[in-house]
This record gives sequence, C-alpha cells and structure tokens, in this order.
Amino acid sequence: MNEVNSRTKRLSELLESKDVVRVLEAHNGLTGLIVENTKVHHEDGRETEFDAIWEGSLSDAVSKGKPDISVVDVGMRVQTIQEILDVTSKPMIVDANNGNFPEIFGYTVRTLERLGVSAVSIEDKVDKKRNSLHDDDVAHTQDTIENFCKKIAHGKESQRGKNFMIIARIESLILKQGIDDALTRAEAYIAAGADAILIHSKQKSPDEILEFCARYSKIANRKPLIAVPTIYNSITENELVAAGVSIVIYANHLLRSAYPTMIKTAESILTNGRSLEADEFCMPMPDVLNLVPEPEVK
Ligand code: SPV
Ligand code: MG
Repeated sequence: MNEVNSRTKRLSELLESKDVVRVLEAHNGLTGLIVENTKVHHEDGRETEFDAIWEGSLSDAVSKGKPDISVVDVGMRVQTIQEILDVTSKPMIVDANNGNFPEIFGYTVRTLERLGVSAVSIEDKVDKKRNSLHDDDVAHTQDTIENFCKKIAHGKESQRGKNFMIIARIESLILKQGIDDALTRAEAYIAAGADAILIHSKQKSPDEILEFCARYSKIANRKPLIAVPTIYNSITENELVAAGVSIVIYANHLLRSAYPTMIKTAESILTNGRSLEADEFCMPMPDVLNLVPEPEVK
C-alpha cells in the first residue's frame, strides 16, 4: 500500500488507541484545515484536537447552495472530498446518504477507498432523501432490514483492502420506531458485515441515546458505536464515552458558525454603504494572506 493511502487505516488505528475519536465536519479545503490544525491547551495540561473529518451530505450540499436531498451527487461529492484530502492528513468519514442501490454503493466504496477515505456511512432509509433532523412533518421511509443488509454485504465485498470501514446508520429513533427496532437492526447490520454502528437521534434529551447505548453494550459481537450529538448537545464527550460511544461526530458546526457572521457582514455593507463597520466581523487582511501560507521552496 502506498504512503498516501495509509490514511485509510488510520481511523481503525485511532479506534484501537483512543477512548474517543473526535470528528468535526469539513466541507472545503479551508474548513478541512481547521479540523486538521485546531488545538486547545487546557488548564490541566491536556491538549486536545480533532481526530478525523466528517464529510457530511448536509454541509456539502448547503455550502454549494443546494438542499440535502442527494442533488449533490457522488461525482460532485468526490470533488469536495479530494479538495479536503489534498490539504489534510487526518482520516475522513464520508456520509453517503443511503448509498443508493447496492450495485451503485459498491462502486462508491471502491472510489472512496481509492481516494484514501477511511469509512463510509450509509443510513437505512429509502425514497427521496430528507435530512434526519427535519421536523416530524417531513416524511421519511426506513429500508427493510433485509435490503439494507444486502447493501452492507455488497459494500464489504466491493472494497479491495481490509482497512476501509462501512458504518451502518440506524434511523429507527429518528423515525420513532423504538429502541427494540434499533437494536434488532444493529445486530442484523453487524451480522451483515458493518464495521461500526451509528445511532442517530433528534431528541433534545440524550435519554433515548443513553438507553440505546446501555442495551447495545450487552450485544456480544458489537462494533464501535458512533453518536452525532447535534440536537442532544448538552451531553459531554466523557458522558458518551462512559455510555460506550467510541466516535463522536460534530456534523455541521463549521458551516453553521460561519454563515451567521457572513450574513452580518453582508448586511453591514448594505446598511453603511461601505465596509468599515464590517471590519469587526472580518479577519484583518494581513491575517487572511497568512491563513494559508505559501510553501517554502528550499
Ligand atoms: C449530515 O451531516 O449530513 C448528517 C447528519 O447526515 S444529520 O444532518 O444530523 O442527519
Ligand atoms: Mg447526511
């Protein structure tokens, strides 16, 4: 295996070596650099950083001015993925919506694996793609266990090496099908070859996730568990780890934090007929020129 694609196996290595793999969304090269380079020194001497990049369907689509309905197809996603991979070294997890038909998913797996992506996540939904965090009046349809298992199995057969991971994302809690259904699916998806389980929830309280985690931890052949605490975000990483979660994904926060400031800047320029008042929302010019330094040629 060449040096570039040794990135693929870095996610499984992190899962072996760390209590929690901390993942932040990126949707272009610059946000990729934020995930790559941001570090915080804590008062107790610890230093923390993100371990991996989430290339999510929501942030990718919305940053292109399109809704999260799979209108941004795999070809367009690959362009964004390459843009991020070009300037980063951390492992990447790609959110491939429902993965499309198994035959198509197999090709997506091969493309992502070849690019050096570490894992693909597919969700057990069918029909028109809708984001999971919509209000309840937006209709979603869950896939059958049988169909989704076939997709997982075909994906695993399609990958060329042994390191690429397929993450099975369970939407039972989003679709109010209950924890029993979510657990039944987790066991079936693991039996079909899933390398990790992502359990999603859009309740404000973390209670249903914690109940799922408690019951999931009793499954004998369980795989690493992933949580996306976007709505139930009062819970800490430590609490999720104590409940048995191995990967925590912050799925959309760079996009959501950039957008409000950009709107303020645009409004300030219109209000004042000049940009002076927008300075408070903007980086100074010298800083932006040094944001991505030119490489030194020796
Ligand atoms: C995404 O980031 O695109 C996701 C996570 O799929 S969520 O938006 O919570 O569905
Ligand atoms: Mg998505």
